[in-house]
Amino acid sequence: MSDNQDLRIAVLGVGIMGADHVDRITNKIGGARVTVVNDYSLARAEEIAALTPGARVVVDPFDAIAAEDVDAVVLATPGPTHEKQVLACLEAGKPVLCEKPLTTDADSSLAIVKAEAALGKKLIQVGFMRRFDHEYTQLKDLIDSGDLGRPLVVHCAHRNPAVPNGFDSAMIVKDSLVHEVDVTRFLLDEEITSVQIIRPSANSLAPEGIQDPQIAIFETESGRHVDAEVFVTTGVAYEVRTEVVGELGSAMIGLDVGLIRKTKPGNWGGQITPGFRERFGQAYDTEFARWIKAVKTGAGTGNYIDGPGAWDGYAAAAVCAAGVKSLETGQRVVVDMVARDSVAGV
Ligand code: ISE
Repeated sequence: MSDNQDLRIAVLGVGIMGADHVDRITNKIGGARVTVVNDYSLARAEEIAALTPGARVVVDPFDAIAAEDVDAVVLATPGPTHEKQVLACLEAGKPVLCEKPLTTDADSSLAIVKAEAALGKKLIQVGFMRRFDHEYTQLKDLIDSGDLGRPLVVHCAHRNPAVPNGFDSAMIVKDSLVHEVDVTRFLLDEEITSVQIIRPSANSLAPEGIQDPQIAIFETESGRHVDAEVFVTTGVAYEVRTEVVGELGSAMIGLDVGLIRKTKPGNWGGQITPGFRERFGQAYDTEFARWIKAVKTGAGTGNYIDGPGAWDGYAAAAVCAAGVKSLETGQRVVVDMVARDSVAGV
């Protein structure tokens, strides 16, 4: 595809995240336009399409994927629908940017890894957007430069002011902790081998029955430890912090201080970050701009992605499955995952 031709994208699932992506493609970054919008709520799809010049609603998600005026697909649909939708993208030979999770269990994610490998093309990118955030990329560059020495320990904090109704304890692992799983693999460049979830005294202000906060401890292949506090009902702000401790020093990102001001009568401070769209807006923009570029140039190389792929989605699903098991027992659970070099073509 030539550089001055727009990539035609179908966005499936236009809730908060999907609508944000439609807006991003339409109004913030160039090189692409949304031609098809789909959502399980027809009214919602119509509402978003009406705001998007040149976009039409397609009611059936599989028709949307197969549509002739669609070159590539963005999936912002609920996790349980991803497996069939991603497979349909592979069948249609269309590049797809799939929001996490790739699928909701490790077996189906592995099946997708294999199906993509069999095609001999890289068509699937998974939406782990933190890899595109300037602070995370700076931290990664610092680790890779060797200036921190060998990283030994990572501390993460992941706090949300609130989560949608129906969010349960396992979703804290699969929907929230999953980002720390990917960050660990990204920063340390190795797989996670075991997970333990510790359950501190639960927030009495959280919805009945939710184990929140949770503390996860990951062990990696080379024996490094990562601890992650995930607390999704703080009622305060969106806070994501990561500190890496190495043999020669430590580094921290996510202090999220922004502008600090002093005003009468005796106020000092800044503004809280309300949610992930504000915290990671730059990361999403960069992720999409790079993905669009990769898709447009992919035909030459068979590589239509520029970021985490199906393998990363599978690894995250396998670690989260161990996490959900550990949540039940409180015990350390070994991650059940095949070796990457055992899957041909990955
Ligand atoms: C949400 O789906 C996200 O991906 C956010 O980044 C995360 O902070 C939140 O906990 C999830 O529910």
